[in-house]
Amino acid sequence: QTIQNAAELRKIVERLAASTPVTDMHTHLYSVDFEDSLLWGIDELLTYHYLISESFRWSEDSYEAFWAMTKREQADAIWKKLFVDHSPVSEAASGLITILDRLGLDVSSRNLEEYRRNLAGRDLRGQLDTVMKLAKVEHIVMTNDPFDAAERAVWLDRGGNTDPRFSAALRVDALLNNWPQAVRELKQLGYRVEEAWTEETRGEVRRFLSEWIRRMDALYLAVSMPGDFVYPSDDHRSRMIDEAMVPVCREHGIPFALMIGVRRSVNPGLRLAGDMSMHSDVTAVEALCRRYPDQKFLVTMLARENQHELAVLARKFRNLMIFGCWWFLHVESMVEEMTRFRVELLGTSVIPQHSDCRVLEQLIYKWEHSRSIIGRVLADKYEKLHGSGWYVTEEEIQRDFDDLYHRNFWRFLGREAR
Ligand code: RAT
Ligand code: ZN
Repeated sequence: QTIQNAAELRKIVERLAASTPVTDMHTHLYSVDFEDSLLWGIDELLTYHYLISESFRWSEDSYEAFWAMTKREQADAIWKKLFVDHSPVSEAASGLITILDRLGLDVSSRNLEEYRRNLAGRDLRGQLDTVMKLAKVEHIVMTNDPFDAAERAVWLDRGGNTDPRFSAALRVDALLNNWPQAVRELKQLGYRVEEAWTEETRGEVRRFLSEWIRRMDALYLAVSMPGDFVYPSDDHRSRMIDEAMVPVCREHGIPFALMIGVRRSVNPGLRLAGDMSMHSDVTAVEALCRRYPDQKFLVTMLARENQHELAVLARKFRNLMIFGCWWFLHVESMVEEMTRFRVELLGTSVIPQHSDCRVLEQLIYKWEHSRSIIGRVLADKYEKLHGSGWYVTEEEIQRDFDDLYHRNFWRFLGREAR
């Protein structure tokens, strides 16, 4: 049945953009097996590091005074600065309003205590179901770091993840970005490694990666990298990638995810909120894709200035899947711009968004905001086709959203959707 006119077309696109289930392929959320690692509730939402850095724009207090407060006091301080003294118009602040409203709270009351009472009265399992249903997120990929002692204990002693709605991703930043620390950690875990890149060290790093991929059933291996990452190079990173990480990924048939362009801790006083973005060299990704045509790479970059070049690169390498609008790019204007030229350059063969949520309820706003932008971009494109007499059907529109929201990811992995 053909869609009659542009208005009907837009309505169908909007509906499917808002309702198609999502696989959220990079988050910092955890299943309840990981207990306190899964953050949720009003005080965690208010102390999200995106909001911490925004609130300091209005504060003269010392960083130390802020960190000395309890979480609840920090939340109160941020509420006052960003919601009472000023209007919550930033992406992260307006996101909180979206969350409260969709959870059925009266946003017009502006009564923080009421929100606190309401959320504190919920139980975590029920809240997880509610949030996943509201956000229409059917699958969540975690970020799993074996060097995190609390998390490691869950995998080693308590059976790991038991919730089929969650999958693991093995995150190994220290191996590439802080090798001396990684050596200390690996030694403590019983691996026979040393700082020199010896035959034995290389073998032990591979054993570590393999054991943890198997233990977690990790969907991919993941790292975040600074913008000055160069490849190939006569350095530790290139050796680690060529001689340990890529061989292990190939052995297990999993992609290697690179999140490139972060400059950690430019303002250490802000702690987790103190990281900055930086330009990256896209030729590092190009060299990896060319050298390892049968290895898949999931890549996102943090600088706006790198996005177009990265999208063009994905036209050249089918083993490259670009994903998400990461961190400082996860704001409406950037999502719109990036989604538009990605679709114009690559059609629907991309993963347009991931949430990067650290607090459960954030799934609600991050996906709602992104869905409506992705829907708008697609509607414009279909409408143009419509004008030339190419009538997309509802089934075709659904197929395209299935690809964008979940199928491209699972297909790239070579796995059945969970
Ligand atoms: O987006 C974030 O919350 C950052 O703090 C990082 O976690 C980043 O996404 C990363 O995975 O390194
Ligand atoms: Zn992240």
